[in-house]
Amino acid sequence: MQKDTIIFDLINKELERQRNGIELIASENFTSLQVMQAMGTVATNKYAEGYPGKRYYGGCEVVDEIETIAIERLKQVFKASWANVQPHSGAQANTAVFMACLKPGDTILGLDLSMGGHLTHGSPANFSGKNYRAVHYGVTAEGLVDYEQLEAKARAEKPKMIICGASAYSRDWDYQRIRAVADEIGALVLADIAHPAGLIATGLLNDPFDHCHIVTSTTHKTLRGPRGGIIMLRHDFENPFGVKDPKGNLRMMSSLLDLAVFPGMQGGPLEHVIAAKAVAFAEILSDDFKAYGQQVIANAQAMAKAFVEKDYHLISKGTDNHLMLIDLRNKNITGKKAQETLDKAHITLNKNSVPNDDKSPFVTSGIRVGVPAITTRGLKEAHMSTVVDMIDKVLMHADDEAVIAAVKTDVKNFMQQFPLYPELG
Ligand code: DSN
Repeated sequence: MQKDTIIFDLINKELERQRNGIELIASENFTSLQVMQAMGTVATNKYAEGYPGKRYYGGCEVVDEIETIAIERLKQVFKASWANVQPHSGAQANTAVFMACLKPGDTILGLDLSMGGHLTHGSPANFSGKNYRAVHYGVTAEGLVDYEQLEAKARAEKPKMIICGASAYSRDWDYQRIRAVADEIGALVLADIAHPAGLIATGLLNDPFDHCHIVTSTTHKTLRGPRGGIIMLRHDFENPFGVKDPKGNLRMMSSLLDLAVFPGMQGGPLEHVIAAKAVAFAEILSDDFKAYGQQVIANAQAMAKAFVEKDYHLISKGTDNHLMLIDLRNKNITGKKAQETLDKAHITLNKNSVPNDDKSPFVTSGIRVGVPAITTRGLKEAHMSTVVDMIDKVLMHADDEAVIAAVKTDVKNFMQQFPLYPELG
């Protein structure tokens, strides 16, 4: 068969785009070459509905080994006692948790999407807000999670599940405090660590596992693996709300979660992605990855300082993790316009609502800026002010195409110091 030059030319074009740009989308990263290579393999050909040793088709003995290694490595990364590596995404990991723990209509309490939360934490546009009764907590005027409001809502609304975790929150979480109120009202705590997982894995942020009943994550953000989801438990337990398996039997939570992923929600697992997850988990266990996590935090703090020096208003005035949320209202530019203009200069980030935003989520007053991807490229603290200078120049000359074109050239020249996948030619 002829090579599909249309698609492979576009893939090469995407490689060039990634090489020539400054990638600041907080949820993106660059996997290692061997993580990508594991995905592009014959493991994609295999149907393996079920779990290692309990599959519905024959010929699963090799993918059983791959998936078992992925599970064992992941358990080692987070000192978990149980893990499921099959969710195709973080959203599906969260869906499975809801299915295993709750009945439709049950109340959940999560961080409001407009305050930095995630769609799957009870947004009315998402299954989590449609199938469950979602109530929300927010952040204080200083931009910190409003734990008093969370506690008051928990006591008043009696949710069966409290969700901690966010998409656009630059501070660490007090998991112990959330667990305390959850125990008071008999709720479960789900920590969705999709964003900071790599920093938790390396011990650089608070560990949610001893305080949260269930932990979900994506694998492609700070964990720097392939696109996908995972679910983990450090301590197994019985579902307190009497949710049973399809045959009406009570089971441990690990077993209910396995059933919720398959056959509850997904069909055949993506064994090629699971192979890549296994490769990534081994990388996370290395000393190099710990150094990477430390560099992510150092870069984020250096970048935050450079923005503040140019009078950018950071929500919560700084960052503990890999990202920052910036309110642009004093700069007279919307998040939408900032994103679109920076895109033209090949600086990629996303518009983002800021707490109490007066603009719609399609326009927004803010931007979210993250450093996981540029840290993987090799940028260090000293480079952060250069990046911020380029962003500032574009935003302050957002209608001047000549300035934007000049910055685009600067970006390309600057990023040539940090080769991306040189092995790919
Ligand atoms: N798109 C991801 C994020 O940026 O947080 C998750 O939905």
